Amino acid sequence: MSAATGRSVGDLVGKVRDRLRGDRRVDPDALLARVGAVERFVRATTDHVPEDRLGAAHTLIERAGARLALSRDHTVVALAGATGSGKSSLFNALARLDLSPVGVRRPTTGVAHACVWGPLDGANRLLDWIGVLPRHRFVRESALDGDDEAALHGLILLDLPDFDSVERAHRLEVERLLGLVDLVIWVVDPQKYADRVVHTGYLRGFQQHRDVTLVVLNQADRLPAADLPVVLDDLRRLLDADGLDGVPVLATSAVDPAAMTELRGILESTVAERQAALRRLAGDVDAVTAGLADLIGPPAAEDDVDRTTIRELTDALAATAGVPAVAEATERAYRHRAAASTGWPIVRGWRRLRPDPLRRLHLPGPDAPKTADDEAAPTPLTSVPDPTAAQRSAVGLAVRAVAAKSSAALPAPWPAAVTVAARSRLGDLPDALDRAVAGTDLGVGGRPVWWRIVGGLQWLVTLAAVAGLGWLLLGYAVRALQLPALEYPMIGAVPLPTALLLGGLLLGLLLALAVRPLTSFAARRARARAENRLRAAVAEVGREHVVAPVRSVLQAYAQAREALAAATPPR
Ligand SMILES: Nc1nc2c(ncn2[C@@H]2O[C@H](COP(=O)(O)OP(=O)(O)O)[C@@H](O)[C@H]2O)c(=O)[nH]1
Ligand SMILES: [Mg+2]
Repeated sequence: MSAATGRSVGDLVGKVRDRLRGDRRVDPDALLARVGAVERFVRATTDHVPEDRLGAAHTLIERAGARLALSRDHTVVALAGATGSGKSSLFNALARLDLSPVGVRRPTTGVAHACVWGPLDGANRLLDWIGVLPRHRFVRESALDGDDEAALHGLILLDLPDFDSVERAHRLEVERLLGLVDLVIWVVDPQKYADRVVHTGYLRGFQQHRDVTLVVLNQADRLPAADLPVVLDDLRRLLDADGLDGVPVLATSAVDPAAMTELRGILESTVAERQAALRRLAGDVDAVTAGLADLIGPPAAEDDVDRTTIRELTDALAATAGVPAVAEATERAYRHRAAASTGWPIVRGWRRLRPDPLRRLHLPGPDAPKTADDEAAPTPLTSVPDPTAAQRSAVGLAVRAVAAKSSAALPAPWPAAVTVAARSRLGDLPDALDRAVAGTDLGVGGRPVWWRIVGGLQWLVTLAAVAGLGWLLLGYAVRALQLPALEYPMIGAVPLPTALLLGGLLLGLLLALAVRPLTSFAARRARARAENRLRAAVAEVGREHVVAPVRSVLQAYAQAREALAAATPPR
């Protein structure tokens, strides 16, 4: 009927073919790669994105996988439209057989019929998948045709149930089938072509498949020749409003073989190209990726969780874990142990009776080196004071800050997912911190050399004092027993035993005083060392329990981002 618009049939077929080909051929490998990328996207996001957002992607993966695994030599074309538009008549006219019941008696049927051009064998699995029952399959190949129908070899034409059927099951069946076929021919008739239901109910939702849709105005023979261009223009306008601008429109008549030439031409070239199935799926991938685009934004920061944030987290964790208290106890323990080693021997024993500050916290003292058993022990190892409410809430805040800062730039639902991940192991924190503190070598186990030297000197001067005392006592005893008096050697004006006793005592005292600042200095160093080690252990707990889960979500985001980019058509 293109003659009515002043164009030759060849022109229109060429134009339609260009349109249906789209701007590019779809490379099957590239398409498979895109579907694979959608699959990667689903895998990366499945734990973090609401399930309903991934439904279309799941459907696509399943359909594309199945369709591409089935015959690519066949092109499945569906005739769809409202009751009475002439789908069955067109089907029969194209097949040149009387296969599908034409609705004179209106046996509106809820099932699709299929006609296969060429051998049925290859098409059967495809038809099984599409769900056309074997008794509704027909073959268009007979010796009588000769080469007439050869150009359509590979075509599988479906006559779909009426999409406006009053039976819901029929409509659902139509929708299901429209999801599976490679090319859709929308059949409208001069009476109902402007029907709102046709446009709002179906055609508008089919925008993504513009490349694999064409619209035919059937029963053109019923229009006065002069009206046809007007009606076609009107239909064109309506389709443009549906977002289907560019979709080919042509006129047909099922009762006039000459008015079917264009449609046959288009089907022939479509079948020969073997692109419809790929184009349809490519359109599906376009739709799915467009629907997922808002889940992905800028790249996750290279340095996903910054140092400052981690330091703040470590500060908060260190406070709840009682690191300051343990460090303080370490300093006191150092003084205590140093005094026990370097103090005046007479009072050393008494000092030893006082409890060691670290042992009071159930932290390893020098006599209780930590063992493998200790590390494996599950629950409270230390008696470090319980964290205060303020300390606990500081940890909560620091954990939230890790989540918030690392996901600030990401679109929903990622920040929420990151927060969930950051908090996922909060419950394990107290035990983990306790184990970390208990497992840290505080570096106060050994006895420094200088303690031993000072301790040795203390013994020496004490022995001198004791020897002097003994000598003096001996002198008194000798005098008391009226024995000949002992002659003490003299050092200047002082007898040697007196010098030994007083000198020993004095030296011991001076030594103890002299050592004090050294002990203080070393104790502060021991505290700093212990604090560093404890903070390192606590930071490791933070990394494992807070930062690592956050990173794994950020990694999932990065993977999803990469996958979506790979699945999205190049612009
Ligand atoms: N004049 C004319 N009548 C047609 C044409 N196509 C279908 N019909 C008639 O329209 C009615 C409905 O056709 P049918 O193929 O059953 O439509 P379906 O419901 O879409 O399958 C039948 O009476 C057909 O004979 C056509 O191109 N020209
Ligand atoms: Mg019908």
